[in-house]
Amino acid sequence: MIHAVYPGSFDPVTYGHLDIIQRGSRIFDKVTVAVLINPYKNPLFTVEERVELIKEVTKDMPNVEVDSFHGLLIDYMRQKNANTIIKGLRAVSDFEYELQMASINRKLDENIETFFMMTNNKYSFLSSSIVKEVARHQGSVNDLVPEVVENALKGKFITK
Ligand code: COD
Repeated sequence: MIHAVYPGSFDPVTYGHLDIIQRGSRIFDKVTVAVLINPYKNPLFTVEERVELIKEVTKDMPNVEVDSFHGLLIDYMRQKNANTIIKGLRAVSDFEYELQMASINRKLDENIETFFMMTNNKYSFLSSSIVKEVARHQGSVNDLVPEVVENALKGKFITK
């Protein structure tokens, strides 16, 4: 069985992420979407909120589960008995960073493979940061994130 982990910040999950999750779930037996708990970042959504949003938008995908982790991804992979890391690539700039990440992860554990998926062209410009920027200024994020995420963003920026 190939158990793949798709790690990220997902602050918040976008249609770009969802596209990778959907395509990954058709390739691998099981996909765990793993939200990084990063004490050095100041996210808009708490880890619990991010996990809940991803659960909501993947509820129709039976082989997808959602979890959170802290520390090294490789340690989490071992703990979950997972052998493949899924990463999305949007641009050459992603490639340089991801090559470095894949190399260090392979050095830490040569049995774990990184599997890269090219972005769907229509989401190649899309990132969580861009979505937050547009939403912060009351722009429409309708085509960028699922409705539940759009509403959650509205909630964040109305109360702030
Ligand atoms: N289309 C396709 N893919 C996309 C899109 C899009 N529009 N948007 C994002 N993605 C991909 C990203 O390329 C990434 O692969 C994934 O989706 C998640 O993206 P983000 O932005 O939510 O998450 P990141 O990039 O902040 O996540 C970084 C990790 C958490 C994966 C990384 O920091 C990590 O593994 N940290 C754990 C510590 C560790 O083990 N470090 C390595 C050794 S030092």
